Formats: sequence, structure tokens, C-alpha cells
Amino acid sequence: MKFIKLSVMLIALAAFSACERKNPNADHQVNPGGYTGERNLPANAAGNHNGERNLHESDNNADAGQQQGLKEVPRPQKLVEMMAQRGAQDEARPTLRIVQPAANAAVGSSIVKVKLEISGDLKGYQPMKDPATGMGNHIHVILDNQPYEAYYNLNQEFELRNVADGEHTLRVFPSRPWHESYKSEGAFQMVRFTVKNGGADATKPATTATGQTMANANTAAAAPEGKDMQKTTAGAIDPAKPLLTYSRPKGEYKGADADAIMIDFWLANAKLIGDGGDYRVRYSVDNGEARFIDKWTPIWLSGWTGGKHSVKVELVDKNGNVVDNGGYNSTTREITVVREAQAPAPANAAH
Ligand SMILES: [Cu+2]
Repeated sequence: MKFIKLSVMLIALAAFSACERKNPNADHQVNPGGYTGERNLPANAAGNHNGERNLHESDNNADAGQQQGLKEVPRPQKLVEMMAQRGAQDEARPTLRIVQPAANAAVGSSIVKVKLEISGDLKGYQPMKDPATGMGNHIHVILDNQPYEAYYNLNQEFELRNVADGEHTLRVFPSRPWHESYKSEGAFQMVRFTVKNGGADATKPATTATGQTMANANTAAAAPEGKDMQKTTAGAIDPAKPLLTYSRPKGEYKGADADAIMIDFWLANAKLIGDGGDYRVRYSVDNGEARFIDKWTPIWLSGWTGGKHSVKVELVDKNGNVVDNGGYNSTTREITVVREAQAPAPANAAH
């Protein structure tokens, strides 16, 4: 029995590494975030090259009947390499200041201009979009509890457009090109403000989140970055209470980017139990089994099937109760995963 297990393991590992070697595109992906070790992993395939899972299970029936077998995987190698190329940037301790809107400001327009200042120990970190790749360091800007928007050029204001009348919260924190947030003290900032008689168009459809693509990606420098907002108002947030800010995943994941999808969040006023505190982060995908994150670091999950998925991330206490703070500590987002296998076959493809 032991021998059989070992053989299965060795075969699995061999297939796994062969698969990695055969992957000539791995080094040419423009988009980071791709975990190149398990490309094209079928969700329920028996005898697949899912080496890790086979190590722990005597057969493959554990996921039978389930839609997908998500499992935690290490930080994708692509990101490890990018971090090495970035020098000391990932050890930076950036600090943000929200210059505008001022705390408790009343804004008489549906276009709310956001002005930020970055300082702290930056170690070369600077938000900026690389025109060639459309990527770069950026700030995550969050109105109320909507999906974040990416803000690259702090020399220009960012516009939150079509913001509804009423009270709002604005949350910001710096992020890496692959959307992993900086978690040092002072990186996260939040203000509350009110829009009065702003004249937002309530009939305007809510903006669809587009992941990494900004609407004005290719326009001239004169056009400010910005985005139409959904019609929301602030939760009843106590800024002194534990607060989890949902950041990733968001939008659409394609190709190698869908192989390992990152869950990342910002924690204020709360320490997780693995960091010596009292709280846990609970997540579930497609209303499936709840799992826990007990240290404040991003995690990566592989094994996603194509299609839409819901991701729920919550801040809970030791008893598993959601910590109430204006409703922001339990957030569910829908993401879309496009698997390569789903791409329409060329017309002349034999099979
Ligand atoms: Cu981002």
C-alpha cells in the first residue's frame, strides 16, 4: 500500500515537472499573477498532475461531485521573480495621506476629486503605470464598500464620478502591480465625507468592474483618472473598531492569471490569532466550505473552473461571529474566471 502511494506520488510529481518544463509561454506572460506550475488543471480530473493533492489522499474521490477543488498554493513563482527584480520595493513602508476630500467634508458635486500624498520609507516605490504593459504600482481607491479602483498617477487628481448624494467613506492603500497591498502602518487611510446636491444621475447603470483595465488607459495625460461609481452610501463605520477592507480578487481572470488567484485584504484595528491577536478571517467560494486565514498575508488558490464565482471574505471573532462594523466586515464579490480550454476552437480545428 505504501509502495502504491509512493508510486502515485512519483508519477504525479514527474508529470507535474514535465508540465512545467513544457510550458514555453511561462516566461513571456505580460500579466503577472500567473502561477505557472499547474496550467490547465482540470477541476476534477483523476490521475492529473495535481501532485500536492495526491500526496495526501489515497484516491481521488474527495472532490467527487464538487464543482472545483480549490487549494492553497505558494506565492506564484512569477511573482517571486518580479519581487526579486523590484529590488527593495517590497520592503517599502509607504504612508498615504488623503488631502482631498477632507475628513467630514461636504462636496457639492457628484464628481468627487481625490488627492493623495505618498511618503514614508518608499525604497523606490512609486505609483506609475508602465505604458508598455499597462501595469505598475498603484493605489487602491475604495468608495463605500464597492470594488476598488486603481489610481496610478498621484500628480493628478482621481475622480470618483456619479457619486450619489449622502454620506460616504473613502478608503485608500498602496498596492503592487499584481494588486497585493502594502500592509505597513499608515499605508491605509480612510475618510468620511458627504455629497450634497451633487446631481448624480440615478438612472445611469452601475459601472461594471473591469479588473485591471482603467477606462482612460490610453488617453492623454490631461484626462484625469477616474471611474463612474455605483449608487451607494457609507456604512455606519466606527473607524476605531476592527475593520476588514476587501481588496482582491476582483474582476476577470484569464489564462495564467487564473491559475492561482490571490485573496488579499487590509486589516485595521484587528490582529489575527496567528499574529497574536483575537480575530480570524473566514472565506468561502461559491458558498462552499468556510476556510480560515489566521495570519495577515495574501493567499493564493488554484483549481478554479471557468465561469463566475462568488468570493466571500469576513472578519470574525474567536467564536466565528462576524465583527460588526457598518457591514464592511463581510463582503462578497463576484469574479469571472476564463479558462483557456473555454476559448472558442479555431474553425478549422480537427478536434
Ligand atoms: Cu490593484
